Amino acid sequence: SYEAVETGIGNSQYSGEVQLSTTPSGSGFELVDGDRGGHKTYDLNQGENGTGDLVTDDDDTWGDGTGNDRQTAAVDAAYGAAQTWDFYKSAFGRDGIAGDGKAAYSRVHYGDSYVNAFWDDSCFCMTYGDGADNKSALTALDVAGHEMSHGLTSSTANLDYYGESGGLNEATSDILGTSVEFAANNSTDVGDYLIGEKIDINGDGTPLRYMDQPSKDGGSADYWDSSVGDLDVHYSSGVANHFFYLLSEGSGAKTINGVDYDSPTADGSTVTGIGRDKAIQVWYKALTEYMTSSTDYAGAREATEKAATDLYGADSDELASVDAAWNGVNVK
Ligand code: ASN
Ligand code: ZN
Ligand code: CA
Repeated sequence: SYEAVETGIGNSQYSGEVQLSTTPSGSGFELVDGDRGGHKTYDLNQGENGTGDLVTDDDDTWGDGTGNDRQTAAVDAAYGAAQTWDFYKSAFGRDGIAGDGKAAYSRVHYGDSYVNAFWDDSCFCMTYGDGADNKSALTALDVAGHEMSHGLTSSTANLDYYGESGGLNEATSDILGTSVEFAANNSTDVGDYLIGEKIDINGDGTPLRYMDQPSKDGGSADYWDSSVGDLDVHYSSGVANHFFYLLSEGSGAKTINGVDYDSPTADGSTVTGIGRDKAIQVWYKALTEYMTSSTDYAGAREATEKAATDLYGADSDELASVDAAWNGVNVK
């Protein structure tokens, strides 16, 4: 148990000044979140094994908001884990990744110039590299929400990480990471339907992925076809990311929080959005109650139809939009 939870101040790299729940220890503080299962954040010191060092601080003010400071990546990682935990609770009434109140842990400063982040079931932990220059950690809020949500998928539908189920696994992480970003309502990291827009992974300011029109990344599928399962899972995810955008916002052009989107359908049909809050309820219920490890795109359509029927009824506009959005991405 964590008797004393302190509120520290974090200067994050991607989300501005944030509050962190920390734990007093001796004369200082540990980056251990007693409000959320005791989630710990570790510094791997460029190593690739074990946990490295628990991140600690003297005055409970953490990081300087730049990649030059070692604590800053830990601030973003801890903030991302906390926001994701809180989103699972507020949106789904879920206590942590596995629903049992148990915290994962986070590791930052993995490897040298490592340009990725990942979830690992075997440690029940997520890990972040520092980016190509060792100063652009892969710890932005949507990335943290993405990685942590691989844990949620593993503990629920457990979608196999290849073929169409792998695309659905990846998309689930993008969908939840995006939902976390919107829900956090952070003034310097506002919600969008872009993935990794803060980490400049392409070096030209473009995001890693686009949910309104996934092919804008140069590799992702906008629509289902019979070979989509042959793509890398980070590209076959496009079909479900596009479905989620269409279900939330509808087809066509739209500007949200200052970002312009244009979401075409496969056949030129019109989709009426039901809003993000309802769309994520449909996806979560489908994931946790109806999808299994081998669910493919046709199965995902059925799963979301069942979920929308449970939530909103067989005659609902919401179910009609679920069908229209799948039609829009050519999942018939
Ligand atoms: N960041 C990637 C992901 O979460 C890592 C990977 O490809 N395993 O999908
Ligand atoms: Zn992923
Ligand atoms: Ca984003």
